[in-house]
Amino acid sequence: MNFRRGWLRRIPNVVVGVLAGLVAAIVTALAMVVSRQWLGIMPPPESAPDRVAPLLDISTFFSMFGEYGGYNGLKQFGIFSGLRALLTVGIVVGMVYALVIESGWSRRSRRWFLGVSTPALMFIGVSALAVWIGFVIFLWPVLPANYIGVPYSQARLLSIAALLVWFAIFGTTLMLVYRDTTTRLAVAGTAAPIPNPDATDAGSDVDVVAEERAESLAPIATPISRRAALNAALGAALVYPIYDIMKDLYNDATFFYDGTVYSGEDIEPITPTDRFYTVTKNVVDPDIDRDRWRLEVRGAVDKEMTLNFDDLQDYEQIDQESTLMCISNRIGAGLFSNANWRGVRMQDVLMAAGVQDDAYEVKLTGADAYVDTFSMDYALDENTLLVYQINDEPLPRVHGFPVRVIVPGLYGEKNVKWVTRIEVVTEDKQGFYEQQGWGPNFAPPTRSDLFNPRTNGSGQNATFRQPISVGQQVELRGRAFAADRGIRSVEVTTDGGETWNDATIYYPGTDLTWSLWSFDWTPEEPGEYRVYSRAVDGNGDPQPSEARGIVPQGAQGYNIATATVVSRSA
Ligand SMILES: Nc1nc2c(c(=O)[nH]1)N[C@H]1C(S)=C(S)[C@@H](COP(=O)(O)O)O[C@H]1N2
Ligand SMILES: [Mo]
Repeated sequence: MNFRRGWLRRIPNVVVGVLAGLVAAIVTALAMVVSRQWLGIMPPPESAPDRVAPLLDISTFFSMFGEYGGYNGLKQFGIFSGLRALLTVGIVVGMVYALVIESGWSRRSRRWFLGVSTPALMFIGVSALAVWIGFVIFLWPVLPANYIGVPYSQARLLSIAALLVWFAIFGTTLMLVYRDTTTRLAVAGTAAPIPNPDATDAGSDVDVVAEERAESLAPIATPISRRAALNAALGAALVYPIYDIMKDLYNDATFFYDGTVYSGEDIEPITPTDRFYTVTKNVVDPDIDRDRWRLEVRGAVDKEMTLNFDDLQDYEQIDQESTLMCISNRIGAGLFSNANWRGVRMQDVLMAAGVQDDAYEVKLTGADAYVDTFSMDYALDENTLLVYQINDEPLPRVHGFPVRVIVPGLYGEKNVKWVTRIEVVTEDKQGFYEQQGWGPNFAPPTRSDLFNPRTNGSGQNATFRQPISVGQQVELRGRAFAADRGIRSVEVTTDGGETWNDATIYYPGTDLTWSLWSFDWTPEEPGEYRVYSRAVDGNGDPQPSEARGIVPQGAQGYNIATATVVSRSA
C-alpha cells in the first residue's frame, strides 16, 4: 500500500523524466548528425548495423534484402532502428533517472553539480561510462572509420572520444532538463513540517508525510508545467536542424547509385567512368580530403610507413587496363566494368617497407572501416596496384577517391576503395563479406555473356526482347572474362549446343580484362533457338558449363538466351 502510494506520488516526476530523456535523446541525435556531417564520425545508428552486417550469414543477409527492399532498404532500416533505439533509451533512462533522484536515498544525499544528488550523478556517470566502454568494445572494428579522411590511427581515437562526448551530452542534458523542469521546496534544517506536494490529496498517506518530515530528507521535486512546456518546445525545435542535416546526408546517400550496373547493347571496351558499376556497403560514402588522407603501412614489416598522397607519387607510375566484377554479378548481369587505371604497385610500397618472413597476407582497410584481405602472392603481384586515376581522371568519390586497390584476378570486394591502411598480418584474417561466408575462393571462374541484342532475364533463362525474322542477319555480341587469365577464344551456338561456331573477338583486351566478341547469325527457319557462347581462357581451359549461383563463390555457367524466329510474312 505504502509502496504503491510512493510510486503514484512519483508519477509526475517520471513524466518529467520521460520529457528530459526525450530532449536528451534529441540533443544527442543532433550532436551525432553534426559529427557525421562535418567531422566524418560514424554514429552508432550507422556503425552498429555496419558492425553487425559481416556477422550475418549470407542467407540471412539476402533474406533481409528481400524483407526491407534490397541493400538500400536494409541500410535505411538500420539507421531508423538506431534512431528509434536512441529515443527508446531516452524514455527508459529518463524514467529510471526520475525514480533514482526521487528515491529516499537520493533525497537524503548530498547535492553536487547543479543540485544533482550523489546517487543520481552516479547513476548517470556510471551508466554512461559502462555504455561507453561497452560501445568501444562492441564497435572496435568499425571505429577507424572516418568519412572525411582522418587517418586510421587517429580516426579510432576520434570515434572513441566522440562516443564519450555523445553520452556525456545525453547525461548532462537529461540532468539539466529534469532539474530545470522541477522545483524542490526549501528544506531548511528546521522542525517545521515540510510542505507536502500531495497535501491537498485527500488520501494523503500518513507514513509518507512522516517520511517527508525527516529533517535531512529533501521533498520530492514538484514539476513546473511552464518549464516543462518550454523544454518540450526546445526539444521539438531541435528536431528541425536534425531533419535538415539528415536531409543533406540523405541527398548525398548511396541509395541513388549503389548497385548501378553497366549493361545494355552499347557495351564499350572501356567503360565510361560515369557508367562504371558501383557497389558499396555505406549509407553515405566517404568524401575524403586528399591533403588529410594518409596510407599507413603497418604490421609485419621492417619499417612502418605513413604515406601522404604526394609520397605515393614517388613510386613508379603504372598504367593498367583491368576489369572489375562483383561476386554478386549474375551470369549476363552488369556489376562488371573495365577501365584504364593509373597508380603504383602495391609491391613497390611493400618492398620499401620490407615484408618480414612470417607475413601471411595483407589486411586492407578503407576510410569506411571496410576490411578485406588477400594473400602475399596477390599483394606482391606486379599487377596489384594502388590507383588514383581511372580513365585519365582522378578517381571519383564513389570509386574510392583518392586511392583504391586494384587486384586483378579477384572479385570486386577485394578491391578496397578509399584505402587508408595496409597491414601485413601473420595469420588468416577475414574481410567484410568473407565473414558472412562468401568464398573462400575469390577468383572468378571464366564466363561469357550476350549483351546484344538485348535480352530479359539472366543466366540460363534469358529471352531476346525482340522477335527475329527468318533471313534477318543479327549481330550477336557479348563479353568474355577470365579474371587474370585472359581469353583465348569464344564459340557460339544457336542450336542449343549441337553445333559451335567461332566468334570474332573484336576487342581482345589483355589477360586482365574482358574480351568482346561478335557473331553474325542469320536464322533460316522459324522456331525457338537457344543461343549462347562458351569461352576458353588464356591457359586453354574451357569455361565451366555447370551452372552455379552467386553464393558463395560467384556465379558460373552459360548465359543461354531463347530467340523466337518468325517467318518474314508473320
Ligand atoms: N572501402 C570499401 N571498398 C569496397 C567496398 C566497400 O563497401 N567499401 N565494396 C567492394 C565491393 S563488394 C565491390 S564489388 C567493389 C566495387 O567497386 P566500384 O564501386 O568502384 O565498382 O568495391 C569493393 N571495395
Ligand atoms: Mo561486390
